[in-house]
Amino acid sequence: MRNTLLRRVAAWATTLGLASLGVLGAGAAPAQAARSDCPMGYLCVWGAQGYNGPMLKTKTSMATLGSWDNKIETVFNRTSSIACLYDEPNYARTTGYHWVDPDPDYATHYGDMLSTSSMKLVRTLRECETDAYPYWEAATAPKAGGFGDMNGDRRADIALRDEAGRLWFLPGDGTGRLIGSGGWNAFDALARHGDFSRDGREDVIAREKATGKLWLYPGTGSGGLGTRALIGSGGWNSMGRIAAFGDLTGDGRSDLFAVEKATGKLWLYPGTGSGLGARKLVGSGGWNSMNALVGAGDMTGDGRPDLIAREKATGKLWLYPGTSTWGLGGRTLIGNGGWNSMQHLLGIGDTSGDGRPDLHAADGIWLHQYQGTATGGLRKVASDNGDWWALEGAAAF
Ligand SMILES: [Ca+2]
Ligand SMILES: [Ca+2]
Ligand SMILES: [Ca+2]
Ligand SMILES: [Ca+2]
Repeated sequence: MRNTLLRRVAAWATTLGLASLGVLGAGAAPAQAARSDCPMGYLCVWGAQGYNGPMLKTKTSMATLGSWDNKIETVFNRTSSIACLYDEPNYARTTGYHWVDPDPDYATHYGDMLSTSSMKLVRTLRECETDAYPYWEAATAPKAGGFGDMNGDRRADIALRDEAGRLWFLPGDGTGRLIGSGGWNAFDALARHGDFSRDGREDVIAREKATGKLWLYPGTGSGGLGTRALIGSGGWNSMGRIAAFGDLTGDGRSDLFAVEKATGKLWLYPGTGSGLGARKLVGSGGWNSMNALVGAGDMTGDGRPDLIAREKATGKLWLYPGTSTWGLGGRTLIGNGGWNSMQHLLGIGDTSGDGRPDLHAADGIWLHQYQGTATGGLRKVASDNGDWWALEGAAAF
């Protein structure tokens, strides 16, 4: 773990160092003259003579540059990827790198000759340095929690939609696996909390931004997702936050919470095995004041799932205990404030291995673990996972 920490922190320091070099906003050279020489979809580079000299174009990464080694001054990135330009061959970062975002109209000209020796095309900035997905490790829980575990190994998993719209499965051993090759940016709400389709495997629920449709992606039980089914034919755009919650109704099927934008009402949509049943009002108003809802599992230890909500105005974290009447009881303060600095809140079950569900929160660099206590509260644990940087636009759930 210590080695991992040092490596991750080193990677972070490199990122910050680059940002301060001021190379990002390099002036755009007039590209019109040679624009036709660089086709769309290509990364084109020139040497000291700019557009008048020879041009190298490529659609793929180049581990070495041959006669172009240390010759590049102007970069025209007409691909849809980010171009990482390394000072060393084989994408080594010993002495640093630059990156150039895709731009179909303008090239980036560097006044001083770059010492580029390799170029890589990637979909997200993180991949100039590391994996598209962040490091994630979880302990094995003593018993199955019924949620947070897509591959059924009692280790909490994370699903991550990256900025490029790909979906990753992080099984909790530090690795990641692509489970959706693209298009997941079409969804503006993603949730999972246990088994909705009632085959014993954890599923994903996704709201389609353009149509307001709600889709169920059945889990395959090994971390992947099967053919989706429509469980909401439209109108779900009238809802703000949605949260897959676990089984509040006690019929063995997971249920869903949704906040109605226009009224601030909180609705419970009971899972039926093939979709969602008639909704029940759980909160009569005011729920628009919450900017995060997390189905965190049974934090209070009474066998019923509970809801964690973050209050936008105060940054406080509240716990709403599930009740036997399909409702929520009186709330308890479990986070004094400061929680608005968290970009991702994850309730994926017991990650510490003590049998109680925990909460994770990522602040843009660090992923913090807050262990669930016997009384339903949270206890912050020393964090050593600094790999949650440059995930803007990503959704972890
Ligand atoms: Ca797992
Ligand atoms: Ca239920
Ligand atoms: Ca409870
Ligand atoms: Ca725990």
